[in-house]
Amino acid sequence: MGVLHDAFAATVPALRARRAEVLKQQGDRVISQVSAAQAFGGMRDVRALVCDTSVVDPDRGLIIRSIPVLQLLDRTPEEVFFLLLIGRLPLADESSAIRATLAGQPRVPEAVWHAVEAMPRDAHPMAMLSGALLAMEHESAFARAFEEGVARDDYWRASLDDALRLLGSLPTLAGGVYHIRYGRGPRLAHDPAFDWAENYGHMLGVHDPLFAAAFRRAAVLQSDHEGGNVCAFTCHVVGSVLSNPYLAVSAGFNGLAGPLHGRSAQESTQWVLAAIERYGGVPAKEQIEEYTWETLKAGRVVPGHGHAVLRGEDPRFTAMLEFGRAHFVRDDVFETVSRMAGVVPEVLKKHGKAKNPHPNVDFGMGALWHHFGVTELAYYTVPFAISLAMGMLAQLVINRALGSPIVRPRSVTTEWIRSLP
Ligand code: HAX
Repeated sequence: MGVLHDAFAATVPALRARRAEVLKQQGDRVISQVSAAQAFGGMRDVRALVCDTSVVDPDRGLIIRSIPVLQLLDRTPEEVFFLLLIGRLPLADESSAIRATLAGQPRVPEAVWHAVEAMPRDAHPMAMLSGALLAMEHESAFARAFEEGVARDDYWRASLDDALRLLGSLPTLAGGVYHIRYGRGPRLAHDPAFDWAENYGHMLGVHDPLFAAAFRRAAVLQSDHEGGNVCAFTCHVVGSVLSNPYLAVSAGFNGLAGPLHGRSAQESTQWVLAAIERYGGVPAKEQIEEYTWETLKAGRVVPGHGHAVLRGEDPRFTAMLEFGRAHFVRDDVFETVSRMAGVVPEVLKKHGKAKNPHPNVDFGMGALWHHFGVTELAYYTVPFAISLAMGMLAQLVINRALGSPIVRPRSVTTEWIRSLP
């Protein structure tokens, strides 16, 4: 039994008792109402999920277990995974134990690589990553335990085994996808001496020592975003029918792959690079205004801007901007992102549609990867995905421990709504 199993086991009785007590005392409380407009409109603002790992405050942004994300920037992804799952930061020995557990996962089976290699050469890297999880699903400890008739109270244990195996393997899978998809030569093996972020840089083939610091920050910033984002919600719905964590996280990744969600990192950088090409370098303020209006007038969304929940600036974007300002010198892509951040919101405000005119985290991330020589834009959702897997897996394990039921809301017909008295 590892350190995370022990630490989580210690929280489970209190988790269960608290849920039972809240249900008993507040079970009849109405916490939300749903209008017909919300049912047609993507359930925006409907409170119908419970998620304790993090909260997205519309004005302050991401808060993980009561800690604003900007206060976690000197933490490693391993520590933040511990925080998400256990509800407190790890002690020093717990921190090194989780690092060693993730780094010490066995090799990814060759069959998984064969499956990814067999995909079409122009498959999207997110499809390859998701496919890799499906090909690895046969390893699921949860699926095996379920077959063997494990008691419901113990579902979380094998789910946590899977979570650790999966998280430890994700940098390898993501690095392997990069090599296979872009013909970057032989895949590199992971090195147990490295931490999670170092291993990812190593397996991507990025040699700049700054990469690990950049990815640590990016992974912490993107580790979770409460329970209602498409990725986490999809993972929760699929996991709620006891599909194993590989299937559930793969499903979440498929949601993240959409242009209005995580693929926005790819779209954003495409948009930024096209501006640089068109104006022959970092565009001036007036050129950015012209460029943004053209996008809007063409009926397109400005990528990397707006948010379904956030209304103030996204602290995750600000943190990446600070990182680039501190470390990057003469980087046109980063410079353009930075300059656009001061201009595009004003245009979006004048346009008057988007409820949030600010850049979101995806707008800045591509500039990071580009800086480190990862210039294949379609790849940019992959580092986001392996980061957000932390939140998805923590939520899944907690839900297994709580015995959360299947998600099954009712739908109604348009005619039913039309004929309401
Ligand atoms: N550019 C142009 N118009 C925008 C816009 C943008 N960036 N953001 C919102 N709008 C428009 C919407 O399309 C909508 O128009 P209609 O009424 O004509 O349908 C209107 O403004 C109101 O939308 P909203 O309520 O402010 O935003 P939604 O909750 O409906 O959508 C989105 C939120 C993130 C999907 C939206 O802002 C968007 O499409 N942004 C660009 C894509 C993007 O950056 N996605 C990533 C978001 C962060 C994330 O999840 N990362 O993974």
